[in-house]
Amino acid sequence: MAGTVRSLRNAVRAHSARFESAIPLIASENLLSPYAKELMVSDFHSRYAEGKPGERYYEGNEQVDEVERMCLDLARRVFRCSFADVRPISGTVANLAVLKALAEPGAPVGTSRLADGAHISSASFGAFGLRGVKPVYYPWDPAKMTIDAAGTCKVLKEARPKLALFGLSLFLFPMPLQEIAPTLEEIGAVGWYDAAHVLGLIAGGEFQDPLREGVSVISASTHKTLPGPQHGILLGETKDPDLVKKLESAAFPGVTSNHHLHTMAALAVALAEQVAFGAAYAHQTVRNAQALAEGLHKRGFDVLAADLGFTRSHTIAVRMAKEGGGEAVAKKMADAGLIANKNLLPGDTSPKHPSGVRLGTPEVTRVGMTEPDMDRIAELFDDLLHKGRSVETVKADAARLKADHTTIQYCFAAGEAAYRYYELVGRDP
Ligand code: DSN
Repeated sequence: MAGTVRSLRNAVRAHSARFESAIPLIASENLLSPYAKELMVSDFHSRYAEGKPGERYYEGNEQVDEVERMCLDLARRVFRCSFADVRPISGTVANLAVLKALAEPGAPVGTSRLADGAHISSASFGAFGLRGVKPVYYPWDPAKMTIDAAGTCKVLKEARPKLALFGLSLFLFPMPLQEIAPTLEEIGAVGWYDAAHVLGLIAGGEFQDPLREGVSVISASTHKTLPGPQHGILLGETKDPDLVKKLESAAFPGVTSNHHLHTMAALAVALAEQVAFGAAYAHQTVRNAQALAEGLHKRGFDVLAADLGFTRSHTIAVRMAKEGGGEAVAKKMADAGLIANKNLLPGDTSPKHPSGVRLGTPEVTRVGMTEPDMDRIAELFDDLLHKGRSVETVKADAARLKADHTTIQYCFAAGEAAYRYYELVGRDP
């Protein structure tokens, strides 16, 4: 079996080496800081701590309590809110917790369509289906690349859901929450925002501020624009103790038993680093997305929302119909070291054959790239997809560009560790 362990290590090494020499552009991915990674492999990984700090079902949790209290304090500070729960172990689990707390099976719940960029949580085969709630879809405004505010108010007044979800996985522009908030109040619905993609931008003051714009509850994963571990979080601003109680009991024991203490500890580090570096990182992430969009647009790519400035987030969307379609293009890009994902774009009908690719700048920003690097990346896209340069030569150029950017920035101990950090045991078994 030692050979099996060697093979496993080699596969992970090969993966790490591949990403080290590539340009990762997946909008939902990021890199952990060295200190966060250290806590991921600590003894916290081996322990149980069900319940809340000071109210556990296991002994030996004093330091876990200390860390979780710090994590909660940091979350409330970073997001300027009165309620936080760091027990959901992923974004989808956080979404399930909100649905369990605030919607009964069969109830209508407002949301966006998948084709308009909604997360699969809203699908009948996702969290909505699991809870058995009925989606009430908001209309899309293609001119603004977000939901249509007036149409959404109309739909909400007709269906009168008690829970209304806002937020997308193809999230280019803020949602018109302030225009919708009076309708939520009128019908007595709780506004809920899935901030998974834009959590770090919200924290850094770069996108929108949902808790000040009319929603009461935020759910999110913590590893996209917030460069933390793969984990989940609930946040809220409410004076209703019943709402807090429902969310907490949905988080535990509703949708988790143990809440993955090592990732909770790493999240605390990510939140502390957010306080110190988050605003600068969020700002550069958005600037880089806009620069990448501009670079692609001027080279003839069909970047969505050109008349709106392409994006106000970390994400851009490119229709690749004339380049061969999203699926073929994403595959060719990955072969050339430009790693992204095919994506449904508004107007697409086939999830298996979407016309677009989604590009994001969280990771390239995290390794210190700036606007000139974005233009160089756009040039590589042009070389590969318009000028017919070979996959091999583009891949070599991508690796050369990346070679100057292999350490993590915007954190304590910046530059001290990056892709090779997995080597905890140098020798093979
Ligand atoms: N899978 C994530 C994304 O890529 O948007 C959402 O969970």
